[in-house]
Amino acid sequence: MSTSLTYFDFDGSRGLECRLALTVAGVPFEDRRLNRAQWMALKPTVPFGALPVLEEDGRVLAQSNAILRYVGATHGLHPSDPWTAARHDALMQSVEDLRHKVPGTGLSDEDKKTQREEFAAGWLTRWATSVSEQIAGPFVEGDALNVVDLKLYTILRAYLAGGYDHIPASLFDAFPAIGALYAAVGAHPAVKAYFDGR
Ligand SMILES: N[C@@H](CCC(=O)N[C@@H](CS)C(=O)NCC(=O)O)C(=O)O
Repeated sequence: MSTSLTYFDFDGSRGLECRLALTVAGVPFEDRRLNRAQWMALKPTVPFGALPVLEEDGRVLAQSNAILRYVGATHGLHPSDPWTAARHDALMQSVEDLRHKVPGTGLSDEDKKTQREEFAAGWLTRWATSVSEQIAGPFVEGDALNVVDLKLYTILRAYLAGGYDHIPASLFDAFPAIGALYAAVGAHPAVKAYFDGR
């Protein structure tokens, strides 16, 4: 079987979570990393005109959560029980909500600071509370790592690395379940090997 994952040439966001899912699943894949010119040429040809895109033996799948569910369901990294799977889907969708809701685009520095501080104290704190309540520990489903944990890890990695100005990583100190999930995913042998090899 031939598999490729196409995304931009950086280790973050929707591309990283899909690469990690394939890596943890043990699927050999071509890691296609595009520059801007390559993307502009490819964009009209991919579903929804956005990345990541998974290709498997000539068929194409877009949308990060669909890719994660597909890889997870095929390789034992997404629950087979429909209710439990739907709970994981809800958590993965909440990560997409977070990506869309964080203020930033087109704002002056001053407005960005004000709006991000409000966002951190309000929406983001509510999100972290809700996510924490759904983590059995250390992973969402207890001792079993699933694609949902990789999605949560990837967004947390961006926040904990200080990737969002005016939103301090210390915000997550109040959520030990989130810290424990982040540490457990980072310590997973396949995840660790992935980053050690980069
Ligand atoms: N809902 C989509 C969003 C995809 C998306 O917005 N991808 C961004 C990168 S993370 C992208 O392709 N941006 C470039 C563009 O839209 O031209 C998903 O979850 O995959």
